[in-house]
Amino acid sequence: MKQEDLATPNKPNWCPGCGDFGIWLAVKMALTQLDLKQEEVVIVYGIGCHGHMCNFTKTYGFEGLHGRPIPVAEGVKLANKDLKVIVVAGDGDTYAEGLNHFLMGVRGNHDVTLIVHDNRIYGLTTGQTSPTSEKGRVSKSTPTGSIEVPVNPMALAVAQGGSFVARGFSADPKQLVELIKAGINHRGFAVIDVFQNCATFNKVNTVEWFKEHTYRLEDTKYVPNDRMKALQIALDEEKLATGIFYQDSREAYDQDVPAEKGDALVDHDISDIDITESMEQFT
Ligand SMILES: Cc1ncc(C[n+]2csc(CCOP(=O)(O)OP(=O)(O)O)c2C)c(N)n1
Repeated sequence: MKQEDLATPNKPNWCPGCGDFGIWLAVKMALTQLDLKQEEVVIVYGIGCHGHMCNFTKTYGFEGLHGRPIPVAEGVKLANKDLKVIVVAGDGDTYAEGLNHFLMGVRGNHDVTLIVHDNRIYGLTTGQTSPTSEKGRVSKSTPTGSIEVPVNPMALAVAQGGSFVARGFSADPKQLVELIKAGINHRGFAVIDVFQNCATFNKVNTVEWFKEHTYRLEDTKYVPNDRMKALQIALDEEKLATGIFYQDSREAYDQDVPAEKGDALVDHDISDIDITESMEQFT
């Protein structure tokens, strides 16, 4: 796969300066550097500005319901284990309506790479407070300041048994490409939360803000194989780490499905099932 193979006739409709551009670039570079075949890749998108990527990235794609891309991706993987299945989602998508799916994906260790465009705001709906906005955030949905403390996706994923937990930054595509490649190569649920600036609606978490508040784990002696240390890093909300927090290898969900049942998922012939008959029991 070459970069140009991923192009569609559509041009991005993101605002100038949006961090989505950096993540898009990193996704395309990761796919081409891994030399995957186009027909091997399925990207399932959430609803939000991030989801527009569906229109200008030529792989198999599915844009479904806000908050629900993760279970769709899990179904795709169970139906065809040979596919590389990626979710591109937002922080609103994943950590509000989709939070249950996020935790279920982590605990099931489904072989899916989750890339969250974490701009700490609802972008598409024009700037409401999101689950990762800081406490006290003033926005049109919380005009007197948000009351809840933010969701900490890194800590949740590490604590819930995540087998690959990482964080990137849209303005550091070099690191992000490596994280996405590692996530795709990881056999299991790879969480990659990506700090992303929203140039239009988030005037707090700008590119400069993220630069001032983040450091790269690769620049330290950190080894991502200790869950307690990973949790400690995840809970530090002053100095925000980027890089791989934690990785281990345990069976992915589709590897753990008993063989005959797994085969049945793929080969099951449903043509003789009479749906009206099964519906009758509910009427
Ligand atoms: C079930 C459902 N609930 C709410 C919405 C309205 N809605 C669309 S996008 C969105 C939030 C988008 O924010 P985020 O997921 O962070 O993505 P971003 O636009 O910032 O990339 C919401 C609440 C919807 N379309 N469907």
